[in-house]
Amino acid sequence: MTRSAKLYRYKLPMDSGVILRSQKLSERVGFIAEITEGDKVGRGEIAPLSCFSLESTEEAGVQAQHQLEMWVRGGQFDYDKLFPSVAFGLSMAELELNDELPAEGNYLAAPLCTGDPDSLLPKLEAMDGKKVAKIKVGYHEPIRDGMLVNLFLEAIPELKLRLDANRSWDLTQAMEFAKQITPSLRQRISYVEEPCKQPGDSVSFAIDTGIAIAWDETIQHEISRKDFAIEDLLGVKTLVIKPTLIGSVQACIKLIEKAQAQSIQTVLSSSIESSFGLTQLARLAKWILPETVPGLDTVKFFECQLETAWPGCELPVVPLSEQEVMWRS
Ligand code: OSB
Ligand code: MG
Repeated sequence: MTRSAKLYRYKLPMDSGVILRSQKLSERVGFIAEITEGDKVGRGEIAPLSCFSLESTEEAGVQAQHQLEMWVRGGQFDYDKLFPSVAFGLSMAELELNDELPAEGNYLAAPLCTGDPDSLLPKLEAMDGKKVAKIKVGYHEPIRDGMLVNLFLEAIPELKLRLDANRSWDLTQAMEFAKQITPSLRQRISYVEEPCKQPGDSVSFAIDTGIAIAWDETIQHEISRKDFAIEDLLGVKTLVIKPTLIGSVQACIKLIEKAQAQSIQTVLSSSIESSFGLTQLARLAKWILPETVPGLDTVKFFECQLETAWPGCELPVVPLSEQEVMWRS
């Protein structure tokens, strides 16, 4: 069957307040790869995240184009040799082409609270089913963060919280935070992602406080090592998996299976993909982790959506056809 392909380069304006590792992200640039075989089409998003991905957007674009040229000539993608973002996007496109990505998605992402927590209360009260929210901590004094978290847990008895400190604290600060949380409420903190600068301190924090922790940055760091072993990630309850930073869908599934074999939970999370990539992640989450609330509440960081709307999101949707076609076969 004849093959053809297209590589779109999208540019989307971001909400003015989006800050990543103290850098402002005013625009998101990424690619959508589209592969066609006979009458079947598959698409996937390739969007390295600056300050997080090791590859640059330009590097990913060049590699994606080479891979698509090779694929059109009848070749196969070799995901293990590609940048994580490219492997992820191309593997998504291939899954879609082969009708292997189920249509149904899990769009009940855990609401992410980065700013004023007052706005979170009505949202949480409106949620039915699992009440899970994620709060970024570490921007303010650890004591203030701790008091706030304690207040939330007291106010909403069925609430479970995921916290993310993005390695902001040293062990002393992390302990100051924990001291504010009533011991009987601590089990309703599902986990704190990366409390400490040093992973070893995060493990000490978990042992000393009884508050569970999760790895995010630590997996992204460890997985790039050739001798990576899941055993290096022990001491945590949960792994946060950001496919754009991990690699192909198959690599993500393998990591999830390895984690589960060690009784470690996994949560699928976004790397601020456009609504196009984000809805595919919601479909992937429903398919491979049906019981877990994914961490995908990030479409609100954009000023507009791309091609596919996130259910319930009222931001305008720009069609892919209005984005630049960087290359086509
Ligand atoms: O700190 O986990 C992070 C998104 C992009 C880059 C870093 C992070 C995130 C998220 C995604 O927080 C949302 C989530 O995990 O709930
Ligand atoms: Mg995180």
